[in-house]
Amino acid sequence: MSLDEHLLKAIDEPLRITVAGHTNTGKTSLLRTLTRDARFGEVSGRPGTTRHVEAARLLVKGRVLLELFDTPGMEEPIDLLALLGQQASGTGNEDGRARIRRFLETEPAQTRFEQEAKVLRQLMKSDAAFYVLDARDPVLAKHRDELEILRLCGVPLLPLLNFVADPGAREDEWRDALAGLGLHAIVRFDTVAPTQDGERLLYSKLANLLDAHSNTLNALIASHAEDAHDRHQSALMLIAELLIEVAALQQRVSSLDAQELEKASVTLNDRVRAREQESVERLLSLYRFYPDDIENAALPLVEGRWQQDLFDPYTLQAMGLKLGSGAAAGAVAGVGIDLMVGGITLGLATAIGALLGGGLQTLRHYGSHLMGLISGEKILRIDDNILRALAARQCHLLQALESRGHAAQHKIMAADAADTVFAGQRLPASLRQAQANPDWAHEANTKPSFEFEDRRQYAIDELAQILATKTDTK
Ligand SMILES: Nc1nc2c(ncn2[C@@H]2O[C@H](COP(=O)(O)OP(=O)(O)OP(=O)(O)O)[C@@H](O)[C@H]2O)c(=O)[nH]1
Ligand SMILES: [Mg+2]
Repeated sequence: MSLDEHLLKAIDEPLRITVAGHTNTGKTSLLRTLTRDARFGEVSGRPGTTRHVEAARLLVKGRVLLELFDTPGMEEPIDLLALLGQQASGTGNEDGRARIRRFLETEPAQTRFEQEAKVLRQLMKSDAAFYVLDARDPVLAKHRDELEILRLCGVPLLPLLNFVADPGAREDEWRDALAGLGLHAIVRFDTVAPTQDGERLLYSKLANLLDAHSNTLNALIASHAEDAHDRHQSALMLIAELLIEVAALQQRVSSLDAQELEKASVTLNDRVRAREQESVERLLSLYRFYPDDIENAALPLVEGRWQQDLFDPYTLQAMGLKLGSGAAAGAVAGVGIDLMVGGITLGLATAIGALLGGGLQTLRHYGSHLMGLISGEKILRIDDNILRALAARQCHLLQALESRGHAAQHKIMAADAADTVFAGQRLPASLRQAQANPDWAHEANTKPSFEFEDRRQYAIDELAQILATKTDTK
């Protein structure tokens, strides 16, 4: 569904949703995930973390469409329901909302049941509520009482089963209990690892309950889908640009003397590490994660950096990759040598092919490259398997970011062999072209003719399309 301007115009007021539930069920975590804000509120394993109602707004094209209210967890529903029973008027024809309003005026609402009163006050002003529950909990009297109290407010409730990914989840038990209370529309939503279409399902179930607000919810669904698609495309372009630039990196050496090779490879490796890191940071910020929000190495990164060095042979081994053979593997990790003493490697043969294929303009442009060959200069470039490993790590990070809620605090495993991108295949043509085009290593430093710039961009676009098939999460 595309986001239609008419749809937006037809919406007057933001939809107000209270997020309620027993303490520690993941209410604040849900808010973090829905707002994509890992800094919203405070999340912790102790009960009673949220002490006040806190609002978050979801905007679409600059307009607030949804207001979500995080509330403190309910702690004493059994006693509160008993009190509400005692407070019931003698006539028996007072409706639920009137009973709640009356309770909110009484002294216990300021003292013993202060936390519960905050939830009820907010719920009375809302269009609907998500009732977040921990599906690992057995269904107890306290939950039934909690639901009964919330229902007195006369606002539609959508139960949300959290922690469903846990093997101890008692989903069927909860579905039966909720059905017994007349609650048939239920959503499974793991706040830490929501499924790709988790939000769409959540909002569309809510639209079924709130017919009058279906425009708002449809606009939210459409805008989420558009955002997710745009973010994914931008991420693929970032990764493709990184790979093209790294493939194009070259370092000249005048001899294959071990010391000189070592020095040149250190320079080259450092450039790749810095460029990889830059890409990691861009991806994190595109997905609105921040390096210092990620506690305990929550991604395969420590403080936003990879734990394993790209050039460590064990990193590659773990991904089922090996470094190039011969001198390159021994002397300089991660660097391919285009011109070996007495011969030309396949890498260079391809490069020369590409140069000659490029015509006069290319020859003029790469004159110095060819001169290097003639004068006996050697050109170091990044090994094909480093490019494969780099592609795998970035694609893995992208998948991890896309399947991660902003409430997640656990660690995601680093890419394994099965995830390796381009393993056992030739590198895509765009990367092989980049290896023959040292100017593609930079976007701004050089002043290429438009023709060169277009070819670089074309290669990036082409590579992004190939990466799209490798990162398809559907
Ligand atoms: N594995 C897993 N952990 C979750 C999930 N949702 C929340 N948590 C964890 O559960 C704990 C409680 O989460 P909060 O979001 O603080 O819960 P809350 O309902 O806001 O708690 P109060 O504010 O105390 O009522 C935290 O340690 C979260 O990391 C989930 O879907 N899966
Ligand atoms: Mg909370």
